[in-house]
Amino acid sequence: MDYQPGQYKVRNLALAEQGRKEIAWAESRMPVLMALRERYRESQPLRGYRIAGCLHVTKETAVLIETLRAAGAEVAWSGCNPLSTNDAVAAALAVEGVKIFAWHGQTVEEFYWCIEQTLHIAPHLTLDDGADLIFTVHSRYPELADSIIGGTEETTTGVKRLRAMAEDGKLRYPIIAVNDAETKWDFDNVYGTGQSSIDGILRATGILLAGKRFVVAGYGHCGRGVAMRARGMGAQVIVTEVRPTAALKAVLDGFQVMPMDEAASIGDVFITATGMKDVIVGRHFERMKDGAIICNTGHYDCEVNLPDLEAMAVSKRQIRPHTEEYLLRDGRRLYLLAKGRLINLAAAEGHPSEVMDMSFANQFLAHLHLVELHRQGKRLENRVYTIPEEQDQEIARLKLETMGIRIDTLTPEQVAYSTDYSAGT
Ligand code: NRN
Repeated sequence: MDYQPGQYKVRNLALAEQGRKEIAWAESRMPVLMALRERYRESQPLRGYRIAGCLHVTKETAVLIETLRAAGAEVAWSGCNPLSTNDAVAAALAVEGVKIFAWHGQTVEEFYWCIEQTLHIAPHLTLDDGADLIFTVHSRYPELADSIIGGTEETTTGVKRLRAMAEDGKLRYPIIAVNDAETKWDFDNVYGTGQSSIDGILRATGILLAGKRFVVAGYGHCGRGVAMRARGMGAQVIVTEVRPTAALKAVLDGFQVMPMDEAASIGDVFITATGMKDVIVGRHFERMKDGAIICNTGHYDCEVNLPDLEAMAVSKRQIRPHTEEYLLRDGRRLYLLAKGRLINLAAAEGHPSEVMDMSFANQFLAHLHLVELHRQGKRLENRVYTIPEEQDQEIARLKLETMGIRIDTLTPEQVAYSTDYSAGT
């Protein structure tokens, strides 16, 4: 490990050169964020503001971090999952002067230690994925909350937690729910999670997906993306759900739908994408076929019940970097990927740069908005806000522009028509 107290703690600084190449690769595929970096490079609107971030340290996150710094912010950063840090990227950020505390393969204690290190900069803003940083401020450093003007939250699970907190009147500063931006959830959650989860499964196992019985637990935005991509690889996709509307959508999208108790004895590959705990538990493991593969793509590792699996196993062994074989008493072997943690970031690189481009453009503009309000002496209420529609459309417009795609525009008459309630058939 390379460690400079207060400055950085990363796996190995020598990896910085490789990390810089990976960041350059991501920059070449994140044109919206790079356009925003150029737009604000001179005016430095974030100068004088300190941002603490807790979000997967990937080549894409590095582009966001360096865009925030290019706009003048001082940045301290930790990862938001013990298994998702790209050590080469972390090294490249450390040598650039980012106060980064992150490495791949952390204990839970190390994970929270890293979060605490980022708080030593006394941030004005927090940038979260899964709300662990915000929670640490509220539970361990409440005195810091008074000087925090606002924060942002990247993912569905985090937004749900923060909305619940706001409902209880416990939120100490305003939060912008980046996840709820259409240019985030309808692209990152669907196309990003869809591709990156399959990527993680293939890197972890190398199996053929065609013809496999592929069970997806959860048909929200993420599960829908995974089901779509698994079908594209020729798998026979089965969906399990608890929400009637989501289950109905899965049926009409052409997927088999059944309870997990039934799918457990049929599936070859299982992936959870629910945000709920105990989705796959002991009684399901009891029914699974010899050789079944189990993984999760939700934010936390509570969707697959690991204690149940551990209790049933007579032994376990690591047979591939992200694959553990659990031998059960009756001789069956079950394979758990990435220790039940989110497979796309633990066993692969997370979503492709092209979709993170829009998610992180939302993050960047949300922090700009919070700082602009602060400079005007304004403060939002302590609740969870959504991204304004015009920001969504601006990001999508920029994205289309970078793709060389032109679209139609409404004529003045059409604009008038859209609000003319007197116009009948
Ligand atoms: N490549 C990535 N870099 C990446 N892929 C998915 N995510 C990533 N963050 C940084 C996050 C998505 O935005 C994980 C979050 O849970 C999800 O909302």
